[in-house]
Amino acid sequence: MIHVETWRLRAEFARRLSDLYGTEVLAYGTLLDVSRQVNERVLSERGADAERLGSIGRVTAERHGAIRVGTPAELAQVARVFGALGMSPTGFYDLRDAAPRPIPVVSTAFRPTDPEELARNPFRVFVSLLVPEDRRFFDADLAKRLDAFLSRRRLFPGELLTLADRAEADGGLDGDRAARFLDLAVGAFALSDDPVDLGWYRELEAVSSVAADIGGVTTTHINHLTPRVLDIDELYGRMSGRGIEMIDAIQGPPRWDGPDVLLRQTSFRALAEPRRFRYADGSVHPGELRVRFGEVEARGIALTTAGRDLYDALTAEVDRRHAGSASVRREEVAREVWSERMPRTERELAAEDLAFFTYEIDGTRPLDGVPPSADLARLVADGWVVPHPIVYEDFLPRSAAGIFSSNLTSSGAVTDTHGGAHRDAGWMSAAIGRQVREPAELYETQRAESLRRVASALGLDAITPPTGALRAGSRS
Ligand code: OOG
Ligand code: NI
Repeated sequence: MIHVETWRLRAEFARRLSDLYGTEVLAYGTLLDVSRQVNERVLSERGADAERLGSIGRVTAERHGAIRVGTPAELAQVARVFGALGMSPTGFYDLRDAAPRPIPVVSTAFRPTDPEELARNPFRVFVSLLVPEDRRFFDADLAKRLDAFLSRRRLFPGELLTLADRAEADGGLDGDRAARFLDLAVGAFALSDDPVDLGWYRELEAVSSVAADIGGVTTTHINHLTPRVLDIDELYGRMSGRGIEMIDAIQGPPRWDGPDVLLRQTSFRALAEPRRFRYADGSVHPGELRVRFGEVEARGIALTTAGRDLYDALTAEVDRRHAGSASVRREEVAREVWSERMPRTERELAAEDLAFFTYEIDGTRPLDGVPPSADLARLVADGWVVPHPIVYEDFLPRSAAGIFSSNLTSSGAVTDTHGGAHRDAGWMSAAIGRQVREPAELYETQRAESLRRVASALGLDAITPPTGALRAGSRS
């Protein structure tokens, strides 16, 4: 019997989830059509350069999903299902004090962490966990009833979890088991037609519509599935042109004429979907909810810690200037700030240690008697090695909060008294029994490995990575 390896399970799962979501949310089909058109246009215009941050094969298949769960036990089960697909919890995002509106969740993203696995299929899922213990959102009585509700439900059948554990241990599943696993796994994220208890849902919605979407229903579902595009501004315009109501802005870095960094995202507003409701007298009637939306993203180069600090400083500067001149669009202000303070070339990003690159020997370099230097900047300048940008595979907390907030149906209620339960990556790792990986460490490892390969090929002991000396001189 054929053995279906981990990455094939992941690719098949992503494809089937996309098919499922397409039958559930029709505008998603439009989003995919338009994404494809945009990518084809960019590819034909820019050629090989369009594939600098990922082959067109990868980019076309690339999706991220978002799901939301209620308890650490549920998150631990999610981790087993995604573990079977070669996806590890990566990054920790606390959205509870996020602007423009706090969301009562902490999140991580399950994704492949190995560059080869990412190249085979980069499917990732942003998973949010409700924090009922946070007294700024939930009082003790509501939290208690929420816990009771959540502890009664079962999101993932036992058979799915058993198959998941087996797949993770064996690096895949054999044919029949693989098919069964995929059916159960995809099925677990389908929208259920179980009636929603209207009173309970509304009570949670008064706190946060995300809390209602998580704790007000007996199942989980895919909230959105996000394709990747090569020109998000064009996509935004084309979707609006098709009459689809987009959120006000593209989240993340502005469009500008320098290198694309991190992540830019936008979404269309949640659509009304038919759901059944149970009323206080026990009767069940049709109604609708708006919770699921469509999102699209464009990915750029991963930033180092120093680069992230610069990004955060620029974002704060944009906020400051924008607050002072509210009549100018935020994007305009952002473009201005970026053109003043963000390096305009990849080479500068590398030299100032602001972004992550891998390095490769330039096999076409003519031998001219110049010996290879152990200093990386020199090696690049002398043409011995070429830098390749590492694409950002993770998320941005502020953008995530912006995406969440622009799709809320209630304004929610938060008190700013104490009682915000402490949560961090260590807490989450312990809660799910798996280490939440630190994105910057993964990028750093990739860079360091490439430098080791280059050093050994050039007969050097070690190569000194960039130190950010330039930055310290020119920007502090
Ligand atoms: C997650 C919102 C954040 C992203 O891509 O940043 C997000 C959610 O709506 O559950 O999807
Ligand atoms: Ni998303």
